Parts: sequence; C-alpha cells; structure tokens
Amino acid sequence: MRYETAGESHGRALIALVTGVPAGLAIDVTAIDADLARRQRGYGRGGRQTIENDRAVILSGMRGGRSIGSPLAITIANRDWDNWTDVMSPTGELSAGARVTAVRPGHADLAGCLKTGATDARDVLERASARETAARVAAGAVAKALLRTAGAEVASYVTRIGDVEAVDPPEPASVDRAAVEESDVRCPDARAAERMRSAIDAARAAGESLGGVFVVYATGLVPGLGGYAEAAQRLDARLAGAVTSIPAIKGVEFGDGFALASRPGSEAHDEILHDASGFRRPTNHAGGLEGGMTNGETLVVRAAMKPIPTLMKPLRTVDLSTLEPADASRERSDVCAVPAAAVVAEAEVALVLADAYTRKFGGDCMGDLLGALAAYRERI
Ligand code: EPS
Repeated sequence: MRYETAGESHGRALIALVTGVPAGLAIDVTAIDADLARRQRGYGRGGRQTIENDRAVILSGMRGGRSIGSPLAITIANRDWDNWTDVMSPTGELSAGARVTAVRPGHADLAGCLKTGATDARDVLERASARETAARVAAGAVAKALLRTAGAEVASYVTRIGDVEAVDPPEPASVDRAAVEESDVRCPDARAAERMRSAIDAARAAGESLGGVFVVYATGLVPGLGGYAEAAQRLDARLAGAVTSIPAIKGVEFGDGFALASRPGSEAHDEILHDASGFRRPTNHAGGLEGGMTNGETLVVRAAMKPIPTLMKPLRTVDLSTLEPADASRERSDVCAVPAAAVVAEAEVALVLADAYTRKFGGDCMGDLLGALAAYRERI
C-alpha cells in the first residue's frame, strides 16, 4: 500500500492517490473527514484553518462503501483557492506582486530554487507547504481503516511545545485518548497544556514560532511485521523515513531511543516471558521493534519538530533577484503546528503498518488477509 500526492497550498485542490488497498475494505468517508478535522485543529495555528473546512471526496477505487482493489483517488478542495486565482492560475496571467524572492531560512525556498532554477520561490514553497499533509492524512485514514479491521489502532499525543515539557505517561497505551482529543495542544497533562498555550501566546506576541515533541503509538500489532535484513523491509527504517518525511521533523526515536545509548545492555533490553496468553515483556524499552520487526508490544515512535520557519520577526537572508541582504519573506503561517504534525505522523505510521500487513498477509482482498492473519495468530 502506497500513496502519492498532488496539489499546491493555494491551488485548486489536493489529491491523494492510494494504491495497493485490498478489495473489500469498508471505508467510512466521515472517518477520513474526522481525521482531516483533527489535523486542522490545534492552538497556535494560523488564519488558514479558519478558511478551510477540509472534506474528502473519493473519486475512484470504491463502490458502495468498500474498496474494489483499484487505486483510490481522494481529493480535498482548497477553499482559499478563490482568493489566489491571480497568483496560482495554472494557465492564466499571473499578478507580478505575488513573487517571493526573500527566501526564508529553514524553509525549502532557497534549496528548492537552486535545484529547479526557479527565480520565484512561490514555485517551490506552494508545494513544500505543509498544506500537502492534508492529503497524507486522507491516505492515512484508509490505512487506519485496514488496521482497525486487523485489530490495531494508531494514536498520538504531544509531550513538549517549546521549553514546556509534559509529565511523561508511564506507557503510551495508558494515555487517556479522550483527554488528548479534547486538548487543543493534544497533551494529556492538563497543567502542562495550560503552560504550552501560554508559551504559544508569548511566541505569537514576539513574532516567533515554536516546535516540540510528540509520540505516535500503535496497539494490537502482531509480532513479525517488517523484516530483519534489508533497509526496504526493516520496519524501523521505513517508519523513520515516513515520519521524517513530514515537513519540519528533525528527529525520531523508537522506545527509549537515544537514552538507550548510555545504558548497560542489561538495562536496555526487554526480557522475554511466556504465559497462557503467549509471549510478553515486562518492559518496552525497544518501543515494540526488535530486529527491524514488530515484537507484539506497543509501537512507540517519538518525533521532534523544529519551529516553523516563517517568522513575523524575520531572520536575515539574501534576496534572490538582487543578491542583496534582505529580511526573510513573511507569509501568513502558524505559530505552532506540533499538534497537527502528530496527526499527520499517525497517518504516516498507519500507512507503513498497513503496508506491512498486506505484505505479510496478502494484499488482494480483505477476506484473504484476515484469514491469513487469524491462522498466524493461531500458530504463534
Ligand atoms: C497549512 C497551510 C498553510 C500554512 C501552513 C500549514 O496555509 P497558508 O500558507 O495559506 O497560511 O498555514 O504551512 C506551513 C507551516 C508551511 O511552512 O508552509 C496547513 O494546511 O497545514
């Protein structure tokens, strides 16, 4: 199962093309819309989210509420397009005032212009914008439908915004999911959430932006998803690639991650026990991954997001058209999008996991996949 996207931030629409979806998967479009709405929420977002009301329209790949084994094309209209036709028209005359040449440090602007030969960074930034992640969330909702049918769930919460750190829950699966969904910073620690909002207010007032850290976790996974040799099979490699493909993600770790580097081996690994319900571990330092495969424990992925590069208090840059010093361009943007990035990362993790299920148990139809999954559960 894979996806591709098309669409510019202020173009007519976004498109997700999801291939490899087994036939017979029940897909609820309202569940896709619910995830799109979760991505749009979050304290610290900019004006754009008050314009958009993201809704998925399925163009192909389904009949009567079920997948039919052909590519799923999903489109999400950009309501803001109506305000940008003179800047973004694919075929018409463009207004000259729309050019962006004061490339922003930290954004794709400069490297993208050098790479493509663009002299107007808008050619680059429109596609590099995190608006594209709405299409990923739509694709991820399809993957989540498959995982749910196979007994697995993916969820997320935020543990840090700027220098405000929440109390880490003992294990992700114990987190109160309803409290996370009610929190506008996706943080189950209500006192930290209050301080996170204050930090966002202060950043906004100072023309600053803030990054943070979030956790994505998955429960109900069978052991043995992924593979123990090449990069293309190893699930940790695939998950790290998927999560770091989200704009502004600069770090990722599994389980105790970087902390494992400073521990002796006896305190780093999870002992193996067996009882009537099968194999189990008293700890989960590995974050549910051993040897490139799931081990049946909760999958725990933690990611660091840098502050958004569009600053109302701009950094120094160089104007591409004159090569003279300039203040970096200002675009309407978010002060903090960490809660939204957590929802996008759920989608990325779900897509990798759903793909791993189809590789291990068959990708033609859900009946075969679920039959093979039941037989595997029985065997192990
Ligand atoms: C975003 C839409 C964008 C930005 C943001 C994410 O909309 P606009 O540019 O019209 O305000 O708010 O994009 C970025 C943070 C970025 O770096 O490009 C969205 O829908 O998530």
